[in-house]
Amino acid sequence: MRVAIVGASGAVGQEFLRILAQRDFPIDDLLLFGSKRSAGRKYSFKGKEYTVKELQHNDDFKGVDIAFTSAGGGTSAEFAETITKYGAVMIDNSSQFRMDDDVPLVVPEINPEDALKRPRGIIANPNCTTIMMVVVLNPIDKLSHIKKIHVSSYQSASGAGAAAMKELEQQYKEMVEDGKVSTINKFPHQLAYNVIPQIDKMTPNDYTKEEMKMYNETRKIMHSDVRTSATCVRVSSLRSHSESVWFETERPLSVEEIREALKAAPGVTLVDDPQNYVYPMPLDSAGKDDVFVGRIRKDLADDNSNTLWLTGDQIRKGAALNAVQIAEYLIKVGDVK
Ligand code: 2RA
Repeated sequence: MRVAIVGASGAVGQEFLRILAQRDFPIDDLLLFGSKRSAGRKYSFKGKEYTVKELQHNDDFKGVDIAFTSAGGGTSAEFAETITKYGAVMIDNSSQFRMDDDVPLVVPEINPEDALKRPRGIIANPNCTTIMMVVVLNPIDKLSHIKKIHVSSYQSASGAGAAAMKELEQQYKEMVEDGKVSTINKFPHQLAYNVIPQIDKMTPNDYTKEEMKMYNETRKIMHSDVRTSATCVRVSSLRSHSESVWFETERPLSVEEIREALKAAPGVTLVDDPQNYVYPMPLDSAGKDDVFVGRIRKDLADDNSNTLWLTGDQIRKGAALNAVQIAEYLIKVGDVK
């Protein structure tokens, strides 16, 4: 299998290298691509050194079976044809193609078969906050259809990339050393000792793009008419996002039913003993594969609703791992050989 990673130097690109090695993904040949700035950097994979090549419009993707792309929407849009023209399957982490009718949007625990219908050779990886929420809500939707979701996210610095993670650490250092923050580049405001109730740009309806991703992507992945109202918030955890989720089902569900469904659900770990201070927290889910869920309880304001709390590693299940699982599915069903 000839595999390419586009955006190899980024937080998600680096996670691809770790995950492909950890899962012993079948790779005969690995190609790393990046911007002019990162070209020439060297990374080791399974004991061998690889050099990042500048992504260009040429024949570098001839013979590539799978290309994992995570270099931003603009790069994906510009290079999609170059990447796919010789038959490579492009599994794209950007938001560029997610809502296009001829591009499947896939979470392998939910709609893997959608990945087989890809007229443009592109499969889109959903937004991290959406992936984590649907992995948990889909098994519940099977018990009784979920009609409405209200969600508030608590998103870590990692969602904004490797430079943003460094910036958060730098801001804490500046606070300790100088008593004030002077480095604010990646976030619209100081994040250290703060929370910022805006992720991505505002849209005309006063929801952010991130919040509208949760609305639109959830419907496409779950093949559902569910309506999601989200408030997405940046918090000062370094890695791993959290979400407080309220959902209304067609019939009332007991907490016990929900727990049983989640215990059996792939990709989900139940961490739910709040009387003993046991619940998911971002520090514990960082670096792990599953989405962790707890604080499951009946909603006090609505008999047909329940509420829960979840955390998951945004760089792994929220990005690189989900993409690798899509590729593993294609190999398992013989769609990519
Ligand atoms: C964020 N969801 O956390 C975004 C990354 N895709 O900023």
